Amino acid sequence: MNPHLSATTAAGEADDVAPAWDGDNGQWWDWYMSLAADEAPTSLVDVPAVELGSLPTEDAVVAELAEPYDLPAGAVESFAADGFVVLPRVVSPGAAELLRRRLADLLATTGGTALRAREMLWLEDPLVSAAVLSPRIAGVCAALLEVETLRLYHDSALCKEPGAGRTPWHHDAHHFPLASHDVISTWMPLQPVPLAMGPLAFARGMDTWRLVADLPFDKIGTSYDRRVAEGLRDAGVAVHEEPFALGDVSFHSTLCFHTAGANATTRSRMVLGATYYADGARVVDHPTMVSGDWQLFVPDTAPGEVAASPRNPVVTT
Ligand SMILES: O=C(O)CCC(=O)C(=O)O
Repeated sequence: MNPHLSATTAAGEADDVAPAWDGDNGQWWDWYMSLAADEAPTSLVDVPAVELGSLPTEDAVVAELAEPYDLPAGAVESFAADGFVVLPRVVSPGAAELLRRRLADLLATTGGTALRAREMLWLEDPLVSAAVLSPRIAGVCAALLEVETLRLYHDSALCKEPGAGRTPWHHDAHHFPLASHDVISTWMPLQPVPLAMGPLAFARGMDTWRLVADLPFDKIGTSYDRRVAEGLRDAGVAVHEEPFALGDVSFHSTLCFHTAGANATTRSRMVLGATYYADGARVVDHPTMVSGDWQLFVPDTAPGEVAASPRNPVVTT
């Protein structure tokens, strides 16, 4: 029995994810993180605070985020081949620090056993909104996906506290109830992320998901996470697991398998993520419990309908 599941979501075989999620998204994260193999770390490494001197004003950060980002040569090709790309200096250290402080305030009263998470903060905070709807971030996403018009699925503020364990292996196509492969997620750490803090790590190869596509999901325990890790290792798949410098942002396809290590440092690992999809995508016919409370992100939209609610604005790219 998994303590995070209700009688309804626990019913059936371990790979039966057909029931709808019946808790909130915080409870969903508690459940999901419980599916990671490996214990939480027993000792924590001290990492220094970032010293920046003076911080930019909020207006300066909003102006920065409105500026396009010059994609390095080869980024579009790397993304298409690998399923992810990590780009340098997408935001300035000052912008990252201002956003980190803002998310710390917004998450101050948010609970969670492994990851304290909140979505849809763009609806309540102008700085988060400027980042999530920014032409800088969304412009990179549109260029990498090679699509003209993108909509927002959701943002996610993710705070992995010192001592919290791994994030299980997964690909977002399993999570987001969107009937499209033109879906991309950003992961913007708001402090440097050394290996000990658990950077997002990616299985290289846009088609790598096929190698583990037949593994049965496990909604009760850690077998899916372990089998995916073994499957990738046995197939010789390269895993990109590198530290993030302050300002680095990663972009991954919905098909890209990814994980993150434990946070074995004394500092919180604060991240602002967001997910965008090509305009015209529909909600899948049968959303599952793995999509959490997805109707919060795409309200008033039935399975099979085009996802284009007011909570899914077209983003300026
Ligand atoms: O931050 C994490 O540990 C997981 C985040 C993730 O899986 C994602 O952003 O797609």
